[in-house]
Amino acid sequence: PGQAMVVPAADGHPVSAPAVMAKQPPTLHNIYGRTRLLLDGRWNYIVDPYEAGYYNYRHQPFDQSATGSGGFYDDRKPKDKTESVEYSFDGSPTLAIPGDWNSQNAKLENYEGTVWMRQQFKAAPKDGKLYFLYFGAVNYEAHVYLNGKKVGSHKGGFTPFQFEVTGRLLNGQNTVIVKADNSRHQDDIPTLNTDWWNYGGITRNVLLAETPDTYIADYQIQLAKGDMGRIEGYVQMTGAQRSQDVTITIPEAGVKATVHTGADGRAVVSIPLAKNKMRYWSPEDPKLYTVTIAAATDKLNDRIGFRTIETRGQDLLLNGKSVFLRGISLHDENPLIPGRLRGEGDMRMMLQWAKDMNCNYVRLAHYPHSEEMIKLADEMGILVWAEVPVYWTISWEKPEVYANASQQLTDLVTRDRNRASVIIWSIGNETPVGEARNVFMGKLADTVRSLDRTRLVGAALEVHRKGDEVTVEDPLADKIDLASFNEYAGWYWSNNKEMMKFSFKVNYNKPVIITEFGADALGGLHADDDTRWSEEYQDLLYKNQFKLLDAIPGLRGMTPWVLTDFRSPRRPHPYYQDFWNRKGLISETGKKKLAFYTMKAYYDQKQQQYK
Ligand code: GCB
Repeated sequence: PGQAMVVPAADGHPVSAPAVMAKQPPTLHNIYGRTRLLLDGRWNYIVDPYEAGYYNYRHQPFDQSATGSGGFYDDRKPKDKTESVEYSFDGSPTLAIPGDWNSQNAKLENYEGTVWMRQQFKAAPKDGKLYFLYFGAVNYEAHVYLNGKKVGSHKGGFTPFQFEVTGRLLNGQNTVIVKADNSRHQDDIPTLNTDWWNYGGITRNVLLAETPDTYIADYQIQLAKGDMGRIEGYVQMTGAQRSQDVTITIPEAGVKATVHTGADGRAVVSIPLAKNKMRYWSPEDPKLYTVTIAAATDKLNDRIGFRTIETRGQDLLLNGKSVFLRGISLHDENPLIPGRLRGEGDMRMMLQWAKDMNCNYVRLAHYPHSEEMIKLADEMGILVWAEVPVYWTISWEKPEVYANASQQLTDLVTRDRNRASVIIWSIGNETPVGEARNVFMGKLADTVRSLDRTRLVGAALEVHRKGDEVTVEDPLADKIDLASFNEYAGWYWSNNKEMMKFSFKVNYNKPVIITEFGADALGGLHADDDTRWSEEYQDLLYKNQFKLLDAIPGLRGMTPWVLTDFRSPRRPHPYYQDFWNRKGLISETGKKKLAFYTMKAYYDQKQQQYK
C-alpha cells in the first residue's frame, strides 16, 4: 500500500497469477529536468461503476488470470462483424488530463468509483536509455497498463509515482490505460471522513521520462541546518556505473565541488561557501540559482534557493532573522470552476490572492499539492507548510495503514526536498490524542526527520478547553518543532459576543503557529456582526481573533482557514452552503469578503513589526 508496485517485465509469457510484485526505485527527483514526453491532453474514458472492465463475472481480476487479459486495458476492437466487444475507447468521450472527472461531466460530480482512461502516444525508444511512466498524482488507486500489459498499481491520491517501462515501449504507437478508483475506505490515507471534495482521476501531469542507464536518481542541495556558510546534502546515483565523480556547480555563486559516489551510488555533499557570495532566498528576495549536477553518465539542472530555517526558544528564524509567518491556508481547488487546480494559471491565481493579502506564507492543506505549485512558491517568494493527508481519525492500529502514511510522507519529501519555499513538513491535522495515535504520529515525526534534517516538523494539533482557558496538551507537541494548533473560538465554540472570554495558555518553549481559525460567511450576505453567515460576522471574528492571539507570548504566525470557499459534501445547508465550506476570505465567484481586507491590514502591521 502507498507504494508503487510493478509486474515483472513482459518476456512474451503471460503474467502469472497472482503477479509477483517488485519494489520500484524511488520516483525520479526533478522530473521536469528530464528529457520527457508529456502525455497530457484529451484521454478517452469509460465510467465503470461495477468494475466490469477489471473483474470477470466471478469477481476475479482479469489481470491476474492465466492469460492476464480480458479487461478493458486490452483496448480490444472486434476482428470482424461476428465478434462482440462490449466497450470501446474509440468513440468514448474525453477528459482533459490533468484534471479531475467531477468537474468535467455533471453526471460525475459526486461519482466515487472506477473510471478507465486511455491515451495514445508515439515513442521512439533508444538503446541504452531507461524509460519511466510518471504520474504526478492519481486519486486514489491507480492500475496502469501499457500496450495491454499491466505495469503496476499505486495507492495515494496526491503523491507522484512511476513505473519503469524500458523494453515495454513500442517504436511507434503506444497505448497507456489507467484504471483510477476514488472510492473512500476506512483504512486509506485519507480515511472515509474528510471536509473536502473527493475529486477523482488523473489530477496531475503524466510524463514519459528518459534517463541514461546510470542516472542521478536523487539529491539534496540545501544550506546546512542553521549554517548559512555551508551547503549540505547528498547525491544518489543508480545503475551499473553508480560509483563515479559527480560535480556540483552554482556558477553565479562561484561554487564548484566534486564528490565521488560509493558502491551504493551515494555521496555526501558538504560545500563551504565563500563569504558574501550568496544571496539568500527569502519572501522579499526569492533568489533562485541555477545548480548543475553532472556525472559522466548523466547531468541535471535545477533552480534552487538557499535559506535556513530554525527555531530558538519561541523565536522562528529565517536566515538567522526573526520572521512572522503571515499566512493563509488553502486547498488544491479552483473555486471558480470548481475543480482541482489545472495548471500554472490556476496556481498563480491562488498564490497571487495570498500575496494580495500581504502573505509571505501559505499552508497547503491537507495533502501534498502539486510540484508546480511548490516551484511557483519558490519563484514568487512564499513560504510553505506542506502536509500529508493524515487527517482526523484514521486506522492507527494497522501496520499497513502506517506504511501507507509513511510512504506518502516519504514521497512528498523526496519530491520537494530542494524547494526553498518549503520550511515545514506537517505530519497531520487534528488527529485525536490516544495511545495508538501517539505511537503512529511519533513514528511519522521520526521518519520525516530521518529524511530531512534541514526543515521544521509540524502538525495541526487540537486544543483542550477547561472553562475559558485554552491549552495544548498533546504528547505529540514534544516531538515537533512548533506549538501549532487549530482553534475555532467564536465559530464552533461560543460566538462573536462571548469569544473574548477565552485565553490561550501555551506551555511549550516553541514558536506558536495558529494553523486554523475561521468563520463561514456567504459572500455578499450583509447583516449586523452577530448574524452568522454574514460577512460582518466573519470580519468581527477575525478582529477578535487578532486580540486573543496577540496576547499569546511566542506567537510567530498563522494560517487562518481559508483563502477561498471550497466544495465539501459535508456542508449541505441549502441557502448558506449548498455544499460549499464558506470559510473563505474570497467567495466562490472570486469576490474578496470584508475579512480579507481586515486580514491584510493586520499583516501590514505585522510586516512593519518584523522589519
Ligand atoms: C478543521 C479542519 C478543516 C475544516 C475546518 C472547518 O478543523 O482542519 O479541514 O474544513 O475545520 O471548516 O470546519
